[in-house]
Amino acid sequence: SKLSTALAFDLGASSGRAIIGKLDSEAGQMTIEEIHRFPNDPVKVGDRLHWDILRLLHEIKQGILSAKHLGYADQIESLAIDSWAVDFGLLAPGGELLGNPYHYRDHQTDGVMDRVIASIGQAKLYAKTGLQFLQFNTIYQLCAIKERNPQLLNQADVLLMIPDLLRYFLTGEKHSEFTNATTTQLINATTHIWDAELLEQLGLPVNLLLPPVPSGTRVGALTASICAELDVPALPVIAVGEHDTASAVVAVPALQEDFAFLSCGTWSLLGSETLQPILSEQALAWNFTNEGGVYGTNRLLKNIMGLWLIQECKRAWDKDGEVLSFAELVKLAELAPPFKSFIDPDDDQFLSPDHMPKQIQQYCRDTQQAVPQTKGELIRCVLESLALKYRLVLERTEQLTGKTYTGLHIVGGGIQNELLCQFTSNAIGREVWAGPVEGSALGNLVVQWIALGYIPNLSEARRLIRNSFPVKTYSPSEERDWGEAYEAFQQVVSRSIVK
Ligand code: LFR
Repeated sequence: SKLSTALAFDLGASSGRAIIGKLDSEAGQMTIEEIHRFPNDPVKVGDRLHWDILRLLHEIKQGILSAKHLGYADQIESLAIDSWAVDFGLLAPGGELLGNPYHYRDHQTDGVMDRVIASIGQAKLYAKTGLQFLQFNTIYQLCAIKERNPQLLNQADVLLMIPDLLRYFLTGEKHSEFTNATTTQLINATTHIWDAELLEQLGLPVNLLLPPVPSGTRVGALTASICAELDVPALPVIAVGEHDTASAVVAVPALQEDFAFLSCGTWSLLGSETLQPILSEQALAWNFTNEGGVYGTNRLLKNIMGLWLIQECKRAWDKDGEVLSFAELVKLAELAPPFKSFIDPDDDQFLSPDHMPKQIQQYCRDTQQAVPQTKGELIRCVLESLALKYRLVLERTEQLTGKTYTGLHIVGGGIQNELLCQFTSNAIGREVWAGPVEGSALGNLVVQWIALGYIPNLSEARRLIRNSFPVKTYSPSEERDWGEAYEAFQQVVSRSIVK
């Protein structure tokens, strides 16, 4: 038959969800049903920030149970997990988890990247891996652990990235998936295997790392013990593009080969799919990344701090007991006066501040701008600055690829923020095509169906998504002068770098 049902788990840095996908491959249509959603709150223990990995396993089991209760247990042909990147668990030789995985925003990596760059050389690191320099990349986390807690590394037998680890808990099989492996900054961009020379130079144990399997590989089935616990059949498990951003890019409903995308969630990832990594001096100077995509594609993009800035403002205000929803905050921003002050969303000080609203105010003070006071002013400052940063990164993407893009595809939960979509269109002076909202989960599902033989390839998968989910178009409004705002924004950004 040409009908198929699959189950996707998509774990973001702030929430996770289980989604059933149903495909009618003859009609070229698919539908989805969210069957479970759960928060993913990090936990601080002493000075360390951890993921609650066992809770996430529990929630995945709840998702499987929910699928069973809805009558899908015998229909599901496979399941797969995708999640945020760079983080990992270490297993002891007997297969038990050593410690709790660290959160990439843990401060243990503060200062480590600079030391690694000083010892290896930035140009060499970039030529080897093609990866952007972010202080939380796996490479720096491992060096931080080696400095701080070497016993942990000495005891470890295997390193598994978060989706690899959860998949291992489900199947008992250990595999490393390619797209997510590339985010470690330890995979060679040319050979696509672990860079043994680099690992050796850093004194990191090369035997911890498993050779990566390509996305779309079948990597086991639920263990007998899980099947007994949940009373479900031994569902097959597929390693899709397990980096959530790889899956989000799969789901961009573009009909042309060349397109620019923004995957908009806790992070904003903006760039383009290319056939080869772009390792030029300019790409390094602008700190663009080349992450492995599914089916031999390359993801040229840049991390932009994204909705994290707003999530963290909300968290600070919630803690003070002034609870407003995201929608209410955006409404206040809409009413606040435009173009009062700008921030560079990607300044280091916004990565893990104690109190985001105060940090934004401090930044504005330090750069001699008006200091936003109200919630509406603060959120407006963030949204405008994000939109302007998108323009900067979009234009740089064009310079690196030599292509021009007539508009920008936005996928992910961030498109629910319609003010941000409109600001983005205004800032870039082009159309924004917003949708689908469940980018990563859809990319996860269609790669399962490619692996199962229902969809022939990536471009057919994109056509299927295009035909099945709405895309909302935003056109630039001429209401205010975003060109002038962009000049002011660039001045602030350059000033904040000099500082
Ligand atoms: C997005 C994302 C980004 C990665 C960041 C940290 O969810 O996966 O691609 O840079 O989280 O892992």
